Amino acid sequence: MNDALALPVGTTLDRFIKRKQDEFSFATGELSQLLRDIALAAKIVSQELTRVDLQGSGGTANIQGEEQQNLDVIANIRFIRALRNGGEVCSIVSEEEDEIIHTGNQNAKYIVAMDPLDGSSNIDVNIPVGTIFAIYRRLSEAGSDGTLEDCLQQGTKQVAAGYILYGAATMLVYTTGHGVNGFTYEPTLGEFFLSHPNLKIPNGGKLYSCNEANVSNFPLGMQNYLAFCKEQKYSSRYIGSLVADFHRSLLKGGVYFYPGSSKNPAGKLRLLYECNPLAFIAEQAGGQATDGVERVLDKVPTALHERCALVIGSSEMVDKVRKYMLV
Ligand code: AHM
Ligand code: MG
Repeated sequence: MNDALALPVGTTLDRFIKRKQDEFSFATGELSQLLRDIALAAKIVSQELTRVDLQGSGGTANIQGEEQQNLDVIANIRFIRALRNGGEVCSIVSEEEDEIIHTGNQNAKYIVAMDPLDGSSNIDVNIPVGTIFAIYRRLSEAGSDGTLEDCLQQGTKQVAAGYILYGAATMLVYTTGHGVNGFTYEPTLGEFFLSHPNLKIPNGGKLYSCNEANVSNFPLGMQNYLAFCKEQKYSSRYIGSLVADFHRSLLKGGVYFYPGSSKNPAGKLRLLYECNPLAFIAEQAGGQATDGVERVLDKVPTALHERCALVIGSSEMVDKVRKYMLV
C-alpha cells in the first residue's frame, strides 16, 4: 500500500497522519500521536537552531566521549520532553544518554531510539544538521518500564522511522512501512506540509559520499570501489551530516558510506539510532543499506550504543559496493 495515494501535495502533516490512521481498522491513534509529538519537538528545535546564543559547547561529553554541543543537549531535552508529555512512549534510547530513559508512561506501547541532533560538528557553522528516530513496539508487558530487550530489537521490527533535516528549509521524512513521504515546514504557519509524496530513490546514481581523508583505513574493497567511482568520473559530495548526505542521495540517487577501519572495525555510526532508521527509509524508498556484508535491518543489536559500518543509498550502487567488498 502506498501512504500517499489520494493525498495531494500541500496536505498538512496532521491531516496526513489522521487519514493514514483511518485506513487501519484497528489503529487506536497512539502511533499517530507519537508522530505528532516528534513533529512538535522538531518545530521547537528548528527554531532554536537559529539562535546564536545557544551555539557553542557546554564542555560535557556523551558516553562515547564525544564533546556535546549546547544544542545537542537542548535537542535531547526537547525530544524527551515531547515524548514524555505525549504519553505514548514508555522508554527512550538516545545517543546523548548513557542509559535507557524511562518516561514514567508505563502503559505506553512504544519505544523510541533517537539521535536528537546528528552532525554535531556542523552545528556552529550554519550547515544542515538533523534528528533521526526509530519507533518500536515494546515486547514486554505494559504496566512497567521498557526493558533492554525492548530497546535491542532488530531493525526489521521498526514500526516507523524518520528524520528531520534542518536545512535551508526544515523537512520531516518518515515511513510507517508503507512508502516514504516528505513534509516541508512552513515556519510562518507553524505547519509541516506534504511536499515529497511517495519518495523513491533513483536506482543508480553518480554521487558518492564519504570522508575520503579516511581512505587509507578503509577495507580494501571500499578503497577499490572509491577508485572505481573516480574512474567513472562520479562526483564526490560530503556534508558530514548523515541526514543531509542521506537526504541528497534519496532525492538525487547516490551512495553514502562510513565503513569500518582497522582502528574502528564497526565504523563510527550507531546501529540503533542512525543506521537502522535510515536503512528502513532507504528500503521503503527502493534503496538498500548494508554494513558491507549483512543487511543492516537484519543485524541483532547487542548494546545500546553499538556501532555499525554503513553503506546506504541507491540499490544498484549498494550492490556494486557489495561486490567490491566480496573480493
Ligand atoms: P554525530 O552523531 O556525533 O554527529 O556523528 C555522526 C556524524 C554523521 O552525521 C556524519 O556522517 C559523520 O558523523 C561524520 O563523521 P566524520 O567527521 O568522521 O566524517
Ligand atoms: Mg549522530
